[in-house]
Amino acid sequence: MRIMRFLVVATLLIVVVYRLSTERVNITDYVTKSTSSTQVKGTSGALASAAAKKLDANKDQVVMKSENDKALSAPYEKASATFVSLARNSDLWDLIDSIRMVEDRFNHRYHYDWVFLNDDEFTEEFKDTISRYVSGKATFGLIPKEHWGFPEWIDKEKAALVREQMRNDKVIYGDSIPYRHMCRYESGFFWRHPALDPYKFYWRVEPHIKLFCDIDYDVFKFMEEKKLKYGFTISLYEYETTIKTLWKTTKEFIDANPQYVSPNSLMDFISDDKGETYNRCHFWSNFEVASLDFWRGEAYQKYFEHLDKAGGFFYERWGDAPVHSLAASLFLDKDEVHYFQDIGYWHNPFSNCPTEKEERLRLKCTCNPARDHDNNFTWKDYSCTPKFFNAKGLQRPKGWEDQT
Ligand SMILES: Nc1nc2c(ncn2[C@@H]2O[C@H](COP(=O)(O)OP(=O)(O)O)[C@@H](O)[C@H]2O)c(=O)[nH]1
Ligand SMILES: [Mg+2]
Repeated sequence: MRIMRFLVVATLLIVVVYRLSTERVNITDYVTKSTSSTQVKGTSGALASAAAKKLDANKDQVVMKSENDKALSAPYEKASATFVSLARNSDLWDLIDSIRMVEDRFNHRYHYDWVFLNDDEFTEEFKDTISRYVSGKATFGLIPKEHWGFPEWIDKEKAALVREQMRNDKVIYGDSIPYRHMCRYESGFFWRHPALDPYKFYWRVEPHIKLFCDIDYDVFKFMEEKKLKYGFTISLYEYETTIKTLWKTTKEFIDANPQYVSPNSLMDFISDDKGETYNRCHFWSNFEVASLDFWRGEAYQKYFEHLDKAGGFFYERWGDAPVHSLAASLFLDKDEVHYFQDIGYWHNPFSNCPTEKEERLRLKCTCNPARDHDNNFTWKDYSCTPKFFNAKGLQRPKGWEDQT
């Protein structure tokens, strides 16, 4: 009887060990396995920074899961990076949708941290709920009043008249004050929040987005190792009425400060006439994987200050997307800007779905360019990504012609 029991247990053990050792593991240069996860809850403002600084983001140990992982037995050094989401308390469940996608498709293997920012105090319910869904450390930051509001040089009456005009003209978000504060904040301030001080890279995640495909490598390490400063998935044309004087104001800046313009810039992405006019192409900034140090640098800080003084965030409706895009296209080397064609992404109403079928299947994508509701925006008329390929001299992927 004892021998029988021993045989059954031994057989079970052999089966389990065999299953573990043959588990399919994708070992790439950038892959890690599960790591420890600690939550930092309920911090805000200065507290958030103190908490964030205590975090040692780079020293997590790899937990071995199978024989194959022995190749990775050295401690895995994560990049210095975090997700960042600007959100209202009312965005909670739309943000949970996004977090779940990001965790399932990418972050459950890396446990990168996540910073949440708000111009209002996050509620306990928001913080407690969110903390249960992120696998890295969660930090909640309060935006200081001086970063979210009208600067003193803005004529509020003039700004109100513009909003009224835009309401009549039915310009999207044209009559909104908070939307303007948000665009100005994302342009000039989020990267100054102390909760982001410990990090070099960030990935911006908005509520209610989708990720269609597995991401089977460490995107942040990829940025670091390829010396990239800005990554996007979707690019398109901005509404003319929201940025009437943005290019004129930008030209004033680069004419006065030509030293900041890269000799190998992406000027051909943003202008069809060598800088005479702006063609309105911009990277859609609701998705961004980028370098915080780029925004922290002298060129961008001075550029933002110049734009901010000109007042277009309030007298027009300059978005952070064209502002970031103009800066990246002018001040960076074109080799520092990357299109993540392999990141299947949706933000209402556009998608980026990998063009090649083989890749979609390899990454277990749920998007299909042939299907109307998630068709691939990338090669459509209103997308600027074809221009990006031309500006960088990149070869287009197989089958792009069928997705125009
Ligand atoms: N805290 C805060 N976040 C905001 C506010 N307005 C927008 N956001 C956030 O800013 C980002 C962009 O706003 P969203 O409504 O998605 O604009 P859209 O993507 O341009 O349609 C999202 O992450 C929102 O959660 C606001 O008034 N307060
Ligand atoms: Mg959005």
